[in-house]
Amino acid sequence: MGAGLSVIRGACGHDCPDTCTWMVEVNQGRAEKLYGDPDHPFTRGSLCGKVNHYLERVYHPDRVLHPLKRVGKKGDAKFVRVSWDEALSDIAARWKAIIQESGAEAILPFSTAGNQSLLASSSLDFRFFGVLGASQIERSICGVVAHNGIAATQGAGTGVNPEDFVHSRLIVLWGTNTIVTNMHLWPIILEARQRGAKIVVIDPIRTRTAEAADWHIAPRPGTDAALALGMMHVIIRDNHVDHDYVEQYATGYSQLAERAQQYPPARVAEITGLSVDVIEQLAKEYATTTPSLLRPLIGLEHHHNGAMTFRTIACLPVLIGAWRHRGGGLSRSTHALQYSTLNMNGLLKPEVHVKGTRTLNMVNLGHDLCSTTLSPPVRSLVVYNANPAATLPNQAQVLRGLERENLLTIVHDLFITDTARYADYVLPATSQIEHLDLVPAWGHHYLSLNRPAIEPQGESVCNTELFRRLARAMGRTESHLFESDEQLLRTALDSGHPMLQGITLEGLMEHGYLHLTHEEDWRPFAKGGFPTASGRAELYSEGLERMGIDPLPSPGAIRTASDSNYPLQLITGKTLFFLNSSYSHMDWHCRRAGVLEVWIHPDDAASRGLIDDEQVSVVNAQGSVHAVCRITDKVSMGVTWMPFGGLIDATQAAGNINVLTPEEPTDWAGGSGFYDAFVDVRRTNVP
Ligand SMILES: Nc1nc2c(c(=O)[nH]1)N[C@H]1C(S)=C(S)[C@@H](COP(=O)(O)OP(=O)(O)OC[C@H]3O[C@@H](n4cnc5c(=O)[nH]c(N)nc54)[C@H](O)[C@@H]3O)O[C@H]1N2
Ligand SMILES: Nc1nc2c(c(=O)[nH]1)N[C@H]1C(S)=C(S)[C@@H](COP(=O)(O)OP(=O)(O)OC[C@H]3O[C@@H](n4cnc5c(=O)[nH]c(N)nc54)[C@H](O)[C@@H]3O)O[C@H]1N2
Ligand SMILES: [Mo]
Repeated sequence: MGAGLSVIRGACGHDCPDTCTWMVEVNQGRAEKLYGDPDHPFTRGSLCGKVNHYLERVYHPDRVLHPLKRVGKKGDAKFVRVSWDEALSDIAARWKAIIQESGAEAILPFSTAGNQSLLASSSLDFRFFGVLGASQIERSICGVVAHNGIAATQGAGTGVNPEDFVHSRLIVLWGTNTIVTNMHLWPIILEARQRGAKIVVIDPIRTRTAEAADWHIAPRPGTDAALALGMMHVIIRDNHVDHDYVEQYATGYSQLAERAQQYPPARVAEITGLSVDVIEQLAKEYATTTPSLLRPLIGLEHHHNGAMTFRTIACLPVLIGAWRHRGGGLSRSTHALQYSTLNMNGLLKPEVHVKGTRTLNMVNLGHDLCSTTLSPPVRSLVVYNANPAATLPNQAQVLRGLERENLLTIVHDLFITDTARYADYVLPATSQIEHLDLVPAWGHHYLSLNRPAIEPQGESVCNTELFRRLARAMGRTESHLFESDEQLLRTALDSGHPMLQGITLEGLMEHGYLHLTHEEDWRPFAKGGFPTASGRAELYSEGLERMGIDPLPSPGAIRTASDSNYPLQLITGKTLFFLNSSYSHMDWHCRRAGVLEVWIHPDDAASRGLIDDEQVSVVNAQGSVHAVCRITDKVSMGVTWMPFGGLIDATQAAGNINVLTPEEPTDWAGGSGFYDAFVDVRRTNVP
């Protein structure tokens, strides 16, 4: 990394299914250019509107480059620079006192997938907090609900290799905005279309992806499982069931058929707001086009019936034997598959952790921080890879918790995030081009290596180095707390898993990325082999029954405006120029993103006397957010949409749309029903 020009290959660590690999041109130790790897079969030489500006993020004047200590009120973001030694010794002294008085569970680590690379998200952090005996955090807000729902039917989240979508002839993008959130998949979908595939989007909002599809179906939010049951009804009624597949590889068909019998298209039309014709047509095309593929991502899980919705949808490809065909079946996230190949036990070392420590669900952070009964109370919070003050539901409650003067909050990040504003110490984190890591993708089958291209800027450290420093400050001496990043990667790759056969750190150093080892035509469930308790796809689930949950596919508890005092459902979706709340410090991104707006149907606007482009308040019992009114038929009556990301209410310091979202966990998997928020939209000056 010294003198001269060099090109170093790395991999994006953002929480996105695409996991692009990139090339960084470095001159005299400074990164001058960063562009998409032209050879990577997914990246194909292009990066997104966010990461195209990654070097501006790396060299941004607002980047935190030194440890900072709070001098103002919590939330005011007033800090002074301190040395690492001063920060670490004060943190260690205060932690030791907390542990002595309340036990180590009074310390709560909080992280999600803000850097989803392996070492950054799941390595020494687990070892360190594990040996300390700290509380554990349930990373529940993204992916877990969907995974658990699908796994209830098919045992695991495993699905069709995204590169195999080119073989599909009907692609149902079900609650996913591919062009915005998963843009590198779109060329593969277009290739399938060129080969004759039809693209269907099921989404209550007419998104960019819906506009680009061949057919857009807009059900009422949260009614997708009912739609799936209606499809099953038609499939069974019209003899489209692959009885041979079902008899060999599934259980519970007769009970499922009885359940589906109760959902004729007319009933499903009432629940979903779709016409009987649309339901009939979708079921017929789905069942008679081969191969047909279902592609959900995250959208469906952010409803209170999220897990049951995924569990129900996952029954469809079993029923029609779609899994037999290359490009047929279901494909959501490759995360579980990628992680199942790695030696995670070696990496996390559960055997050295203090046993029986409590786990707190991140959705409840606000309540847990404010609780007067939680024992022990949370006395210190350590935030890394996350910005909970902006991204958790019921933001006002989270902020109330973070305001607590007797909470020692430590935030490790690159910027003064909404959360860092409340920190006692902000510690500087490296950007992805400053550290080594491995990035298992959740949207394809490549394992990518991220090599550092430049030295850490200022006094920033990567996550593993943070935990090595904290361990030293706490007086720990166990050698496993101090292993190098390279040692950790070697451990992770040393799993003996057949899909890692031939994949070594040396190979990754040479090629940058490697495909998981499996036959080219890989069909996970063509011949059954579902990793459930019964070894079959469970159309009837005894496991769910034991948990007191409906053992059969079901619409679940659909939330509607009638459950609330507010008449409009609010969906808050991902946007092009932000990665969740990241990039909100960058002017270019904020300018491109425009103003915080709320989309409302013309009839809903008319009945409220709203005018396009005027400022309105979006309100519910939790609070209110100001936004610009956009009257559009991209949303149906009763539904509104607002962008989730870096845009905040211009009239409040930190208020964003999560002021309005509910924190009550979803059905059985404990995630967040972000999209079951109910609001009203009012002219700002009218009470
Ligand atoms: N540009 C960009 N890309 C991103 C991100 C980002 O912030 N910006 N975030 C990344 C992350 S963390 C994730 S998890 C993924 C998420 O990727 P996606 O799952 O594609 O994104 P979401 O916006 O959560 O939801 C997708 C769609 O679900 C729809 N939806 C909501 N409720 C329902 C419903 O009840 N039924 C149906 N059928 N559809 C519904 C929404 O209108 C939305 O269009 O994107 C990743 N990629
Ligand atoms: N209303 C609403 N709320 C939502 C959603 C929605 O659709 N609507 N989506 C939900 C979903 S799917 C998700 S995944 C969550 C996302 O929630 P978060 O993960 O909290 O969101 P980010 O804004 O991506 O925050 C990640 C932070 O990690 C930091 N970071 C990046 N790399 C590193 C690193 O190497 N080390 C350290 N220490 N920090 C790093 C970034 O600078 C950033 O501040 O939001 C959820 N919240
Ligand atoms: Mo996510």
